This record gives sequence, structure tokens and C-alpha cells, in this order.
Amino acid sequence: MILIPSLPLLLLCTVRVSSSELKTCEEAQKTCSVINCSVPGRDGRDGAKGEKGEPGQGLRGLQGPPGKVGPPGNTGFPGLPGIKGHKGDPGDSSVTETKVANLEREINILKSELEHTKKLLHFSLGKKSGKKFYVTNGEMMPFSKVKSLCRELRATVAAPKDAEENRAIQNVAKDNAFLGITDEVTEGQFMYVTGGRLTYSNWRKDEPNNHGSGEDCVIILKEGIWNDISCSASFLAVCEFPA
Ligand SMILES: [Ca+2]
Ligand SMILES: [Ca+2]
Repeated sequence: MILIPSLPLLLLCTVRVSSSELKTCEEAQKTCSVINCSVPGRDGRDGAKGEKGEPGQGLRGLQGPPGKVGPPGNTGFPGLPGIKGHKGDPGDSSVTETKVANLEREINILKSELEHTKKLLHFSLGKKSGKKFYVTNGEMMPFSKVKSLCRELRATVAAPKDAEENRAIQNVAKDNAFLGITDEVTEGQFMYVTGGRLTYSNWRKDEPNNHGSGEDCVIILKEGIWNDISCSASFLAVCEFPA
């Protein structure tokens, strides 16, 4: 570095030396280490590449538009339960009392209408006070169906306990009709379907005879007399309602 002076210093020496009026070349050599007193030397080689400089101070570009919206994230954990609300106001008891009173009034109206309907029904059927009454739909069917039909009506198959009831059933049926009496449990021992042995009977002559393959049911004939008959045969259904 000492042998190769910088370019400005070399030029300065050359300029000053060329002016003989001021100093001799020998004097100039005291200041400049390397000097050509007559012709300027050639340019030196390029120096080694310097290190990368600091970023410039120029203006930054404008900010670009926002990117696309990313996919939704995972569902978070459920939050804590909220604070318990305030206790509600007490109900109005007068409203409940009014509703109950209205219901009682409606029930009383229905009871009255039901009694009226029953009186009309009894009148049309000729039912007397304190007596059972009997109804028929006029259809013929096997004994098992007669039983289920009467059960649906919360009634039982008509079964006379005395001559008066026998006559009442005869008048309602006006045709051959099943009675609620069978000997299905013990052959020859007729009983009421509702339970208990017979307290009254009105068999036709030579009946019951358990004819053919067997007869375990009973019908009341038009004449009011009874005959044992097959339960699978079809006859009128007459149901009995309690007194
Ligand atoms: Ca029998
Ligand atoms: Ca018979």
C-alpha cells in the first residue's frame, strides 16, 4: 500500500512537478514515493470487489391487496354455562281458580245431558226403573263375537234370571238369539258366562240334548223357550245392561 499511492496524490505530484518554476523533481520525490517526472503512468488494475452495501433509502412500493380468506378453523370448546336467571313471578292463583270453576260447570252440564240421554234411551226401550235393560243391533254372529261385542259396550250377553227377564229378552230379540249360558266347562252342566249355576231355565221339550257333534251354547227361540245349540252357529246378539 505504501508503494502505490492513491490516484489523486499521484496526479497532484505530476502537476506540481511539471511546474519547474516551483520545485525540482528531486524535491518532489521527497513527497511522492513513486513518480514519473516526464510522462503520466497507466491506470492501475481494478481493485477487489467491495462488500455488498447497505439497502438503499428509496421509497417502498405501495402495499398490495389483502390475500384470500383462509379455511375456517376447528370448532372451539363449548362455553361455560350462563348465569342462572332470576326466579319468575308467582302465578296468578285467581286464573287457576277460574279454570277449575269453568271445568266444574262443564262437567255438571255433561252430567245433566247424560242423564237426559239415558232417560230418552230407557223410554224408547220401555225400560222400567230398577230393571235390567237389553239391546240388540239386529245382526247374526257366532257366540264368540256376541261376547266380544257386549264386552265392548261394557255389558254382558243377555241371561234371564227369571221369567220376567226372559220375556223382556224375548220382546227385544223377536228372533232366535244367543243367551249368556253355556256348558263348555262341564258337559251337561249349564252355567252363566258371568259365573254361577242356573237359577232359572225355560228349556224346550227334550232339550238340552247336546245334539250331533255337541251343543254347548243356548238360544232363546221366538216363543221364549230355550234350545242348546252349536256355539259356532250364528244368531242374534243381545246385550244386557245392569239395573
Ligand atoms: Ca253340551
Ligand atoms: Ca239342542
